[in-house]
Amino acid sequence: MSTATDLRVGVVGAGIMGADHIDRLSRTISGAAVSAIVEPDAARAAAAAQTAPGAAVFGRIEDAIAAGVLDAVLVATPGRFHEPVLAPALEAGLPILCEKPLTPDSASSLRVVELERKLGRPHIQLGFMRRFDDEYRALRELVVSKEAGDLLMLRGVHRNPSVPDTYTESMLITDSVVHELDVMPWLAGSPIRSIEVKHPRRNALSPERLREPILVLIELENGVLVDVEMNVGAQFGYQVTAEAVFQTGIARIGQPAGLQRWADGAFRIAEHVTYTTRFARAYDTQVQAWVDAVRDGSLVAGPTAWDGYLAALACEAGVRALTESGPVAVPSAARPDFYA
Ligand code: ISE
Repeated sequence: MSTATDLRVGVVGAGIMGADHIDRLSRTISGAAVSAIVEPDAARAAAAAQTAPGAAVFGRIEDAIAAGVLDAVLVATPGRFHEPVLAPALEAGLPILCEKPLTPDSASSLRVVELERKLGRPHIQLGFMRRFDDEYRALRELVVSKEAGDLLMLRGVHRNPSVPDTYTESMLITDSVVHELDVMPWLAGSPIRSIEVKHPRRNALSPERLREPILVLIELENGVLVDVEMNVGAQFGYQVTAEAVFQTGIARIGQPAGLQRWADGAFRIAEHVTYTTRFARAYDTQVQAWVDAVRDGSLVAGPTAWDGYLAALACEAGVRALTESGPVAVPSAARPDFYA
């Protein structure tokens, strides 16, 4: 139940992630309520409004801002629509949680960064939710503690059962591998130097427009080498795992958990089929941390727009690597003090 002191959040976009966040803000998160749903598709907006009965529905963010019903904004549209939403929200001085990617390319990400800098301090938290996943966090602590010595290699597996018709070849990088392009440097504590893509045998069951799966080799500036299997036609379920090789041992995260069952001569354990369940806890932790930060005035409690800009630079190299052979260099960009 919402109260008068709740943070009034406008959710922009009521697709899969938007609807999931509207439900989360209404049922799970404390100290916030959905005050507005901004969604041009009336049927989608109406469906989402059922989980947030007090919310007003708008077709454009400008109208929600003008109505004075927002304390903060959660942006969950596809990445290509982010900049036109972020710009008016920043101009109105609103704190923002923006789903990844920040924008589809580095030039537009930099425009957003420049707009944000006019506000004097960061207002955008970027939705790289893996940084809020308990196991990713535990792995990062292990790296930082040096308990297992230096980190040498990281291996990632990112499997989707299938993807929608709107999913294109470059989205293998910009929509999916973008998570690894953020979380692997974060785990290893080092920026990316280069990206290379290798093409194994194509999965003939995948849509013809996709040459996949792919193997992505990411070299970090500290020498740590990362390999990622990006597979969006895995058919069986949704799986995101990582393995870290240290000087004195290995560590693994993301293994299936839950009820183990032996029956009919087989051993079974359930696997996720989609990211909204695989990362449900991480999304909860992320959104709660953001709401708490906005309410206590610190505004941001996680990755920033600068991290979005770095990911956009890495994505550009990754997209080139889809068709070029050999490693493609990722330009380095020193983090401004503003984002320290
Ligand atoms: C989707 O947009 C996500 O962000 C998921 O986490 C990722 O696994 C999937 O590949 C993307 O399409």
